[in-house]
Amino acid sequence: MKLYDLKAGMNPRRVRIYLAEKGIEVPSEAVDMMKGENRTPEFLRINPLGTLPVLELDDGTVLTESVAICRYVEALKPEPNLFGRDPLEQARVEMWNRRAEIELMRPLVEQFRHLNSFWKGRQAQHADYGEDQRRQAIRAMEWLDRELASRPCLAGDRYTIADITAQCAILLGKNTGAPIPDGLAHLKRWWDQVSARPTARA
Ligand SMILES: N[C@@H](CCC(=O)N[C@@H](CS)C(=O)NCC(=O)O)C(=O)O
Repeated sequence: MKLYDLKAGMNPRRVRIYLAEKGIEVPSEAVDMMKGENRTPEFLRINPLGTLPVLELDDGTVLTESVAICRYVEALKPEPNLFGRDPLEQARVEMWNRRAEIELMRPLVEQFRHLNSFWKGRQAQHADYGEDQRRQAIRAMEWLDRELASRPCLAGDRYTIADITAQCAILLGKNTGAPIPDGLAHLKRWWDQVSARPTARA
């Protein structure tokens, strides 16, 4: 197997943290987005969307999408479990992972792409939309703070892929002008716990 990786990328980080939680080491190849390496004809043959991460299997099969890659690995090596042990827990993990992606990650990515100078010249930027998405991301954090008042982790009482998704999204926000606002004690407690895990800097 080979993981095409982007060290600073939020989605590749999801897969790296997941693999570290599983105790699996996968050889990786860094793709330098700053040099446009993810847009070369060679890389676009591997992933026509030009995005990372990509997992290439030994027979040349290519998997993209962070969660699809993690699900594949989970099926190969079920323990430690990060996707739910029984039908109900699996549904809860799926529900919270999707919510973390749609309600939290998406507006954090949008505010980054529309407000940050990194994307200037790489895509059209609309500051009003970026500001709106930043406010939306803060509302999502306020909602998650209320949810986390009654349980330790997003999908229940233990760390799962849903926490990895939210953790990588919150880190992006922290680094791009949308940190957790003061006063969200439950979300902050969760953040301190997930960031203290040995895998957090994978
Ligand atoms: N839904 C995809 C998103 C992948 C994605 O957008 N990756 C970003 C890095 S975090 C990327 O490669 N961006 C390169 C670009 O947009 O040119 C996943 O979860 O893997």
